[in-house]
Amino acid sequence: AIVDPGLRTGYHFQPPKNWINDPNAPMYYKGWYHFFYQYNPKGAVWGNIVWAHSVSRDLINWVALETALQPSIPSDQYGCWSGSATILPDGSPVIMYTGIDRPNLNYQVQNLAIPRNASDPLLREWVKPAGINPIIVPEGGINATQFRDPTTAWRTAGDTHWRLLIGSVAAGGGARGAAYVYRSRDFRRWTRVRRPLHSAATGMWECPDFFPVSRDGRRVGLETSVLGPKVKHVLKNSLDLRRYDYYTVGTYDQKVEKYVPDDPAGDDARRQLRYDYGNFYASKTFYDPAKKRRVLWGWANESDTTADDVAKGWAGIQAIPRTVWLDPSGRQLLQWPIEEVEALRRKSVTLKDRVIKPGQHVEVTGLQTAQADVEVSFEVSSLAGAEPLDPALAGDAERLCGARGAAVAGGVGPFGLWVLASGDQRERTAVFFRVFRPARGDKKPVVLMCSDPTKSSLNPNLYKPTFAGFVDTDISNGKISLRSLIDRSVVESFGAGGKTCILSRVYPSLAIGKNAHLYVFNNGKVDVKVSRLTAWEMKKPLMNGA
Ligand code: DQQ
Repeated sequence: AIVDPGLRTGYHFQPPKNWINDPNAPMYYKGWYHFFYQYNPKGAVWGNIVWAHSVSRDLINWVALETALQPSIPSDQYGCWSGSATILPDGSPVIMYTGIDRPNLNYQVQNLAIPRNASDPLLREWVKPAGINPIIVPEGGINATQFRDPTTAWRTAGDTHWRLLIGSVAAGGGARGAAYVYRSRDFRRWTRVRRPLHSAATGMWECPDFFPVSRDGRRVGLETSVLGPKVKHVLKNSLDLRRYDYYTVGTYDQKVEKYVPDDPAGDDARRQLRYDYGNFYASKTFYDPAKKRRVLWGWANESDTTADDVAKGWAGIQAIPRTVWLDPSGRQLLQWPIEEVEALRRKSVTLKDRVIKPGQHVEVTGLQTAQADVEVSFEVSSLAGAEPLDPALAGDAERLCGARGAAVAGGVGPFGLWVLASGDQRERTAVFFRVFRPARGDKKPVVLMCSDPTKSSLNPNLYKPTFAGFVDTDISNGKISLRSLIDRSVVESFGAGGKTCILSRVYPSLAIGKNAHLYVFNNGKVDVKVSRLTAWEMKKPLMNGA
């Protein structure tokens, strides 16, 4: 494999080398953001898992610290797997994480760790208090090999119990993913509520996340323990079988220890809402008291070959942290890159009121775009020519986009960006929209957002799945926006102000460094106006010393 160092990302989180996966225990403490992650200190493939630790003032510039957790006690001697932090009422943090305590069996228990010195804002040293671990073990029919990833705990006003969730499968059958509630008065002795908070026929749930969101449609985030009439709850699960993170919005009834999704079909694979319709897994949010927001971290794996990863010496990045809040409709979340990323913007180029005719493309010139941030507002001149929606594909964005990719001419669209494109456009990753006529009995046109990497590289042996999601937006005024964070081997896109997000990993062979180009294209039958497009070069922040 030929692996070009120009494919290493510049402003996405990663350590200098080796394998990384899940984000763990993100938190804000005494002026610092803390970020831990699953890490293999010995190589660029999964294994030997420890918790690496980095700190930041702004979630963008990162300094690497010593390993926070590594196998050191019987109940984590074969691995320190994922977990979360809770800030206790006295302000000090506690980490709960999964330990593997038997060789090869992946037998899972939950452990607790605390800072050796809570007055150190960097929380450099973590200790596992003697004699208390493991603190939760699988019991009462729980499958010990599918029992992991404790959430941040919550304790609602006036209640004496802490609660947290552990990802698992429902007792009695492997097919139902389940999140079990554990309760404790002292954070030491935990008892399981017999029936799960929620379960669904999806396969095992890894890395559950459960948090309140404000119903008033404002961006403000809520601390995990908030409950009451002004909030909805979000339950996110990472589907072990399908490798994506889906969520539902619903109601949490603490008295009966149940969560009920608002949309009864929300757990159904055909209806699932995802944080990201691309490569984004094992995500986790935290409440940031400094900016009163809820911030989402997610892991993006490589989609080159394992041999390439070994040759590169690294594998895995974290998506740019995203602020998440409830859409005013209450039906879904909105996500937007944290504002701090804008501090990396340098030289920019703007296009205004530029009409792109059917079949045309326009290059955005005057800056390097291998490492860039692009914001664009489109306006289509008419929706009359929108294609009909093939009823056989109507509910399946991914298949729809697979069948009608960027190169298939449409009616209204496909229109959007070619990013990480070679000068001759033989290589290009298309991020675009496509509008379909309203389905029978419906008023709203159907908007599809896709990330099509099928032409992203001349190199063979890459995994190049087309990613797609529907956009729940009203496009009757012809307007829709797109933002793409481009970073050498990642394209992270936000449609319609963060309604639909797609992260995709691509590995160009030509469109590297200054040979990467950016275009706006229109492959439909109606004019598309770029009302405004601004592209910024992005500076490289401090990135763990690399
Ligand atoms: N990764 C961890 C597990 C988790 C999985 C192990 C999700 O705790 O379930 O590295 O990617």
